[in-house]
Amino acid sequence: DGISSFAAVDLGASSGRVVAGRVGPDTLELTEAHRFVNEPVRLAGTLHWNVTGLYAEILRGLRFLGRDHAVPRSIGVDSWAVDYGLLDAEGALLGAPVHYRDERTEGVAAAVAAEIGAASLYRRTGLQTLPFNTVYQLVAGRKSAAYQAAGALLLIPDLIGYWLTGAQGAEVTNASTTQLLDVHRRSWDVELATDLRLRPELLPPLRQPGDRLGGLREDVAAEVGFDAPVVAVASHDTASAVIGVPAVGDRFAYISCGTWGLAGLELDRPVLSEASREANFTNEAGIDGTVRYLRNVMGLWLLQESVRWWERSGSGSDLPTLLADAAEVPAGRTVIDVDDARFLPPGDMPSRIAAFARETGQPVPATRGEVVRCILDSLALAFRRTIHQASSLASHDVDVVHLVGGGARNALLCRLTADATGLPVVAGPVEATALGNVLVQARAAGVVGDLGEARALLAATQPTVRYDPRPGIDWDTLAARLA
Ligand code: ADP
Ligand code: LRH
Repeated sequence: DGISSFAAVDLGASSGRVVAGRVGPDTLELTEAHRFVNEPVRLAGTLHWNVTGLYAEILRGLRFLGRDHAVPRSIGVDSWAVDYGLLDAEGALLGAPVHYRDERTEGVAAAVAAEIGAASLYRRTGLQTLPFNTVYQLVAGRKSAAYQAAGALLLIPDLIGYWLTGAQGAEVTNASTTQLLDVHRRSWDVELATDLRLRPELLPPLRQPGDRLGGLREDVAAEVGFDAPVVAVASHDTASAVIGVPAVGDRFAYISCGTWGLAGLELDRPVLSEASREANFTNEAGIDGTVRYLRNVMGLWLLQESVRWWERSGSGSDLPTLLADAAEVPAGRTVIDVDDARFLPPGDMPSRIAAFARETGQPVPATRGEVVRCILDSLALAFRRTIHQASSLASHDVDVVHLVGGGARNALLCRLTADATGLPVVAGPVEATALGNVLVQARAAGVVGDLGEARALLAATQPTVRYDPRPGIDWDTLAARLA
């Protein structure tokens, strides 16, 4: 029937899924085969990912997919960025990967900047300074026994790919988030690793989206009930999400809005100016040599973690109720700087928000609805600043904002983002990341053409909701409260 099937494994910071994708000339359909929570675990004081538990869920999901759907032509894996597992010389995992929200990197970015020079680091790698960039995690851990004993470092999707196939490598879009990749050549910056007294020999050979890793290991194929090759996708989830943006033309901004709000532009060359560095914009590697010029906005993490806190107290409210309550609260009562470092680690988000309000002389949100409203107003304000700054720093005009990911389900946030940016917001698809994953596999199989063709297929097949900006809130005045 001219339709090809693919399997996408997409691990987000809050949940993972295994998805069956059907692709044809006028067809692009996803069906979820399995979804599972991704809950970090603190072991002896350090926050880790339960990566073997996630792997078990992936195998289960692939088994369900093989049972209920056509055997896929290939399998692709993407996940959150920066984190990694260390393998010994025989390929055994040396300990559970550490979570990027663990506090062991405190102060490391500043020390590295003092040693290498922040300006030089930016010119070489193009990356924003986030405390958890792989390079800072490695510097924080370079004395550990596991690091000393390691034979290879694999980023999370590459680690899953290794367990599935036995092949080791580093997919380039995700490798760009390590801050150890040369932004111009897109090859490892071995000199930088050496200067930081890291072990460049741990960095595996780079692979490109579309490259074939190999077939499933025999034991894995037996476990999941079918055999199919694993193909590298844009394995950084945000890179896949950007591929999954149903944009026509190039005057668009995107917000990949899940746990994080990754807000920015798709460019054909990096922006490495001092102004860009000072505004902490990143130049992450995208598909086909494109640049993902964006900033990490703290995102729905603030809401997720508040909800988790309320649930811990034994009196949780569900998300729809909280959002309905928030919609009743007047706009702009209290706004926070969502990027304040205090909001990064897990913990009591409502109290941190209250402290921020007090310090800035604003009303302390009293009800849950007020806390949620404060989070959403503040996210919209951050998206406004980020998109306006990106457009001006890159001299790139924008006339529409595409908001994809779980946040596209949040109508209040989408509406506020349109109001704040002064631009129409086109919300959806929710599963842009899995779609981007599937589309890269389909392209490798010769089923779809270039990125433009992939996006045209998205625009023709995926439902979206449009929010037009409305006047009413004085966003400049709100922004001034945080200045
Ligand atoms: P990640 O990939 O980072 O794990 P997702 O893209 O899956 O994140 O988005 C998860 C977020 O989507 C949740 O934190 C929640 O705020 C939002 N979300 C999910 N479902 C809904 C819903 N029905 N209504 C509003 N928001 C939702
Ligand atoms: C989103 C994401 C983001 C990274 C962060 C660590 O899931 O990959 O792009 O900065 O996780």
